[in-house]
Amino acid sequence: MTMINDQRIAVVVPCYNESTQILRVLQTMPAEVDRVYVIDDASPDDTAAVVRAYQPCDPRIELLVHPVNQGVGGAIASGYKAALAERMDVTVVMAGDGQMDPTDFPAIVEPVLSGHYDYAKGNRLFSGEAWNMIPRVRYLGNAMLSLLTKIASGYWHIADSQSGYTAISLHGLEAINWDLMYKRYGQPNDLLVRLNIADMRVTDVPIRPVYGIGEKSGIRPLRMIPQLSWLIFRLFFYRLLHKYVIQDFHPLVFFYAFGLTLFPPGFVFGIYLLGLRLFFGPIAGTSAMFATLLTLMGLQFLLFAMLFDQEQNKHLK
Ligand SMILES: Nc1nc2c(ncn2[C@@H]2O[C@H](COP(=O)(O)OP(=O)(O)O)[C@@H](O)[C@H]2O)c(=O)[nH]1
Ligand SMILES: [Mg+2]
Repeated sequence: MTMINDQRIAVVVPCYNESTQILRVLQTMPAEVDRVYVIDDASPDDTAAVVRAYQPCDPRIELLVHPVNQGVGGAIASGYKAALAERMDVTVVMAGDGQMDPTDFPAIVEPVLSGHYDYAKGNRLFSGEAWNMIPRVRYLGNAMLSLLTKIASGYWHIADSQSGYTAISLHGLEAINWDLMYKRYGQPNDLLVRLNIADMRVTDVPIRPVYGIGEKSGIRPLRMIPQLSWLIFRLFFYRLLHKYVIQDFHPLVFFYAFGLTLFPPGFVFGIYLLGLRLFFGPIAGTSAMFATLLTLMGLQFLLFAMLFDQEQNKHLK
């Protein structure tokens, strides 16, 4: 694969306390890979020592150690900067815990290697087994975050937003300011939004979910979901501002603005009136009318805004 157009492939491996997992990742590193950047995110355990001991077996490996912990997004950004400095044509991210199956590697790389896309990411939800293989809370949390990420990023055709198995082109690496990248678990969502602002083409690749190989996730879903939802909410406004106000202009920002001001109060008022009617008796017809007007107008604005956004992003599929 390396031989195709002489393109060079790098892999970034973010690690935090992966001393029991990292060897498995390094030992199964695909032969097509030219360079491996292992980023030890200031692990208190001996991850770095394990990597150093293995380095003589594989000259492709470079170890970068963060002096202070940054979070997985910060670790990935450091790897990307190293790949950019060495002008790697395709840069893949594979977690240090072994949850990225090397069998899926060619499929992840191909869309970028072929020049068709600037970013390809694994999607674990295509697999019919996903529902059974992925722990339930994670599956449902992921589905919700994926929906929010579609709205926020403008990549309506992309799902499984939290998947960390990705490939990016050199062009993509150059388009993003890695110092601004979100440093913790929201990194994939942040990156999708930034790629969209930069007009990069993105695709999903079906991959096999890997769980129960001794990995220990740092994610507590019930804490993570509200935190990430808030991040995605802010990213949504960030993208609208940059894409449809600063870089160019599209009236869909007004559609979103009216939709977001009319629909929520209308909906809440409608529910309130429904409660009154059900438990207390008659309500004023004008009140019902007002709630209906707000709800319907707001909903229409929102749906049209989404439709326009989808239309604007068609060429990035
Ligand atoms: N928890 C955690 N993981 C980090 C950090 N920095 C890098 N990582 C790596 O990021 C990858 C994904 O993290 P993980 O907790 O497994 O997430 P999950 O697989 O999505 O549940 C793993 O390879 C970690 O070793 C950090 O500060 N905290
Ligand atoms: Mg993991």
